[in-house]
Amino acid sequence: MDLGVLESLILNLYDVQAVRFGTFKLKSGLDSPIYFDLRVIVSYPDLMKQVSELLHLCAEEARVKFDCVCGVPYTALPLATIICSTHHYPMLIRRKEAKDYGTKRLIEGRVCAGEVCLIVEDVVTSGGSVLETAQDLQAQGLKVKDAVVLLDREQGGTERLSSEEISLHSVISVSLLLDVLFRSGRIDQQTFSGVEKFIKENQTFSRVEVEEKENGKEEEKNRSREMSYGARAALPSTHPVAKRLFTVMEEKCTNLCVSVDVTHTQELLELAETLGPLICVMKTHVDILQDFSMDAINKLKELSNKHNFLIFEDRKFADIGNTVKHQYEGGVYRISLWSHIINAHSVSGPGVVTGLKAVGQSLGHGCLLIAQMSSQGALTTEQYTHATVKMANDHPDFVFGFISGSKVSSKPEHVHMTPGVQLQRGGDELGQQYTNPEQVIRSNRSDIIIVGRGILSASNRRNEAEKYRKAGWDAYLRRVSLI
Ligand code: 5BU
Repeated sequence: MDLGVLESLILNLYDVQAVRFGTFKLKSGLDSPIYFDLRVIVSYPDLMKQVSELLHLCAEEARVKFDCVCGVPYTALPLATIICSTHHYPMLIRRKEAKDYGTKRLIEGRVCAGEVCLIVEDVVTSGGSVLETAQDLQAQGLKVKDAVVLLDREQGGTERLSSEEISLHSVISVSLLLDVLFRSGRIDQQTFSGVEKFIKENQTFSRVEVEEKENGKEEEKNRSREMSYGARAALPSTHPVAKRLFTVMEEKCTNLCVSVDVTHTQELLELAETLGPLICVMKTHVDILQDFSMDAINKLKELSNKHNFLIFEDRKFADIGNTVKHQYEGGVYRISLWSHIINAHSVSGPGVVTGLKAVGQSLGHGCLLIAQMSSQGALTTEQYTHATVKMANDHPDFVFGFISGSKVSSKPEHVHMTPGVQLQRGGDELGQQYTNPEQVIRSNRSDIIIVGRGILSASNRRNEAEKYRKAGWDAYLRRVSLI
């Protein structure tokens, strides 16, 4: 690509303030000395055209072959539109959120399974948005091999995408941008070096390794990243409940937890009988049962022994220690008598864990802390998640893992369970958001998928549960490179 053209493009981007220098708070909470806001270019038609042409040229020079084009929402949408209308490619639009009504389609346009789709993006940092778009396209049977991006921040996106077999081609890199702006006198040496240092120190792809190095346990944890469930069961520091769970998972080849959100005990028990062989955990909300009885619970315990699964009452304790102690032990439900696993919000501080531990530890039970929630607008920020992981680390004798959308702890003995899972991405009308098993287990590196309505609303629940079991297990085998 002609360097002169790229230089003038960089200066144009600077002039319209698509790139700015200063101190900017990123979504992650980090302060960045550089900020890109490519959205402004929609106000400059000539620049839009130039950028679109260069993106297309970039794909041509890399000899990328594709049948259709999809822009990552939202900034890249108009760029993809210009490319498609100028060069006569069919376009696909990916919705950022599934519609709450009607078809719940995530990809709009004529989808021809088997076709190759080129992804267009404005800026890539970690590659996460490109990957999400690719996964939605792949879920519709399309192939994604390449993505073109206007600006690569060089923070690990190329490597991350390449690990998912997607080649990223960029028109400009942040190094070239800095170089051009420095040479032209737009930024001084201090700004140049400050940004260069920030980029170097904030590599997203290797963040896990960086953290692990800091903890001084690099080797052990590097290995842990791809350890099998069985190997994690055998670690001396693994909590007894996690040990049993990992063992059940290996033995039954399942990382499926079914969420039996039903209102009658008969249906609950029928589900335990039919789905029992396919699951590692059955998750309950006993307070929605209209006919709760200890008799039904005793039958559930028998079925859990018969089919070798654990029971998880999703009570989400969230009060002061003294109150949760009573809620766990007593009341109508007497949860501590029958639930192997419980969970708690960390919002009230460590007292919640101490209170629950006082009841559950001697009974051999364990607790998961809620580090992230699947619902739209959840207030579980990155800082909250970190503090939750710390709380878990402080109570290894009772807390053995997390409810989260992805892996939040680098300890191999910790179990991660993820709700909000369906084979199709989307959501419900009350804020639930769904991710598919492949993404949860393979990309997000969680351990267990929690599926409720994905299975319960199927006409043949057993067959549907088997589909989820297989999807979750295959994703796990791919993650640990066993297939
Ligand atoms: P669904 O039918 O698959 O959407 O049910 C999900 C279940 O997981 C349901 O019982 C919720 O109460 C539970 N859940 C969740 O959906 N999201 C969360 O963040 C947590 C629990 Br924590």
